[in-house]
Amino acid sequence: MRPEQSILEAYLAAALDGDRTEALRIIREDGIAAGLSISQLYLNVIQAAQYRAGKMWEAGEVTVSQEHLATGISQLAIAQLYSMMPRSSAAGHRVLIACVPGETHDMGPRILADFFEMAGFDVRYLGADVPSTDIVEEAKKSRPDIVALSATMTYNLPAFRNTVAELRTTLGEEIRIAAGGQAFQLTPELLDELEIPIRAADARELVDQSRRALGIDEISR
Ligand code: B12
Repeated sequence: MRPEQSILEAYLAAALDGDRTEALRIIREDGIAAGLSISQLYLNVIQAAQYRAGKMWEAGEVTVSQEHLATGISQLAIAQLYSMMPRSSAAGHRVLIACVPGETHDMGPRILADFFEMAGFDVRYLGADVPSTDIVEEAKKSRPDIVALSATMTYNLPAFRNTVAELRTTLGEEIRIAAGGQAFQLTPELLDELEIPIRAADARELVDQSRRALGIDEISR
């Protein structure tokens, strides 16, 4: 088994078991010892474990409590990696990140925030379930180069649509919007319909796309 795969398996088992000490040790010690980068630990271990926990919950293989235990531990693991992550020198660009109204899945956007910070962006992270008026107000105040909106549940897509419309009405059509999250896997055509210029499947790809959109050279990994 590849080290990365075995680290994922061990991390997932410890997280579903609610063993905080062991799960964090696996990330901090085994992950780093196996030569995994901070980005790989975020995406290929923690995010991958969250996806696996979701599938297992859907299949009835783990309880809601186990999924919650794992999520709580993944939030801790991310916080730990945040303190260890390398940071590029300031790129002079700002990004505003928020979950659309109603959206409570905030781990994805939180990872986006950390990846943007690694790439030297000034990050304004608003978290879960942000009213559209507050997203617009914050964008008016902080004038970000990019507003990144996250939606996981398809029933939050009408709120996404409204938020995009309000941002464009208030800040002008040229406001650069990025959109993503699992809701768009089911309805990718919405991104075309709303002419969203920046889209990506994960945090690494989003930072790359954003840098390209802003004319910044590719980041080194
Ligand atoms: C943890 C979890 C929860 C937690 C969330 C806690 C939290 N603080 O986030 C809680 C318990 C609250 C929850 C609730 C629910 N959940 Co839930 N949840 C999950 C689970 C297991 C993990 C989510 C996660 O952390 N993923 C890891 C992150 C890092 O990945 P990500 O969000 O995809 O983010 C990456 C990319 O999508 C992308 N991205 C994200 N945002 C953006 C934005 C931009 C601009 C770009 C470019 C890219 C981008 O980059 C991110 C980082 O790389 C998922 C399983 C899954 N497949 O994810 C189910 C899942 C998402 N949940 C699901 C469901 C059904 C629910 C509930 C309806 C359950 C219920 N019956 O109550 C509720 C709905 C709550 C609500 N009102 O929104 C389903 C959704 C199915 C669907 N599509 O309809 C999933 C897929 C589980 C499943 N297999 O069935 N959930």
